[in-house]
Amino acid sequence: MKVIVTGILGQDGANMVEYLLKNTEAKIFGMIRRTSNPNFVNCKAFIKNERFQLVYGDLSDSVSLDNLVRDIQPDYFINFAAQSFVGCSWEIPLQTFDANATGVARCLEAVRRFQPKCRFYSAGSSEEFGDVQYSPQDIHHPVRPRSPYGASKAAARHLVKVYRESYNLYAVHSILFNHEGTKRGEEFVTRKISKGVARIYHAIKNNQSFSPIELGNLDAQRDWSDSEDFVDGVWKIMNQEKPKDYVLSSNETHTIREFINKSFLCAGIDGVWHGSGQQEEMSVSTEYAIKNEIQSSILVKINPKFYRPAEVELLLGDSTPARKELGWNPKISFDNLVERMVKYDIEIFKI
Ligand code: GDR
Repeated sequence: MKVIVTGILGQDGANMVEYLLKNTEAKIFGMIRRTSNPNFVNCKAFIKNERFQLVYGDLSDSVSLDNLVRDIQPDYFINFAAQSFVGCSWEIPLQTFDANATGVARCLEAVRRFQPKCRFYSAGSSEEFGDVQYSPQDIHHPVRPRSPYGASKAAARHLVKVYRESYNLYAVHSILFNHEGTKRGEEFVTRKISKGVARIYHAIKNNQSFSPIELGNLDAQRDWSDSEDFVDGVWKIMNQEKPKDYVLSSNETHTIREFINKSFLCAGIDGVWHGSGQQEEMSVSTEYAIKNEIQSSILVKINPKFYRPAEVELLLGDSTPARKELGWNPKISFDNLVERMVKYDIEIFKI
């Protein structure tokens, strides 16, 4: 069995490769773009594995995708490569659309032309639901994106459906709600918080001053899971008798503020909120400041530069069909997730 996985330098691609090496006998071809200085930090566990091979390819280059599919003749093609940062998608809308939508069309064409038996997975996003009409959101929720990123993923979803129905491909585009973990990039809010908490934790421990974590909208609500649970769900979605799209989610929603509260709690730092709107801040409690002889006291403050031109205020998924029909059984709760991320970042923190 041969599997092409794209996006292996990122969180999901790397977790997918680790999962496949552990749970299958497959040979894995991990696709990366040619860059002068690639960061393999997420690939340490498998880069030297004999069942793993690095290959060059690019979602913007159909020749590279055609060649890979023609030469490898994969049984599965799992596409986690993307411009995945919603916040940045207003600044680079065309690149976002090219990678996330046209890139999926290029993959589908390569599969259709050179290995139509190959099963294809496209990573969908809850951002496609956008300004939601009802909660929890299931697979039938209307597509109402609020960002160039959401629009690009919605386009990919339509393309996958068209190719599935037109050419009888096993092609799926399942909706992933937010999913995080210790491989998460620092631009995403959860890792930004867990890294910031680790930085402040070490500053307090060493009697040093610290600057606050600067964030945008704290009221947004997200349905967070662990990426390691999701790659198991994705593999189950790819191995059904007939292709069908599912939602993967925790079925719980939490505000950014709640994520912050839990993170500081995990680090044993006692914070209190005060103020509202752009003046809202979290600082260490008086008792904690006295006990630890802390001078700088602000832990979190608002920086409007992190507000988005349009926001998805609430996401809450309904993954009941995936749990019932696929036997998908996510293991890492919201509390576990926050704890894992904060403890890991405290452990690896370097000044
Ligand atoms: P999201 O993730 O846009 O939901 O997309 P992100 O972590 O970037 O934002 C979540 C929410 O936090 C608010 N927020 C901030 N976000 C960032 N990044 N930085 C900040 O400083 C900050 N302050 C507040 C945001 O406004 C937002 O409401 C993720 C990505 O992984 C997508 O690729 C994926 O498709 C979806 O999840 C499901």
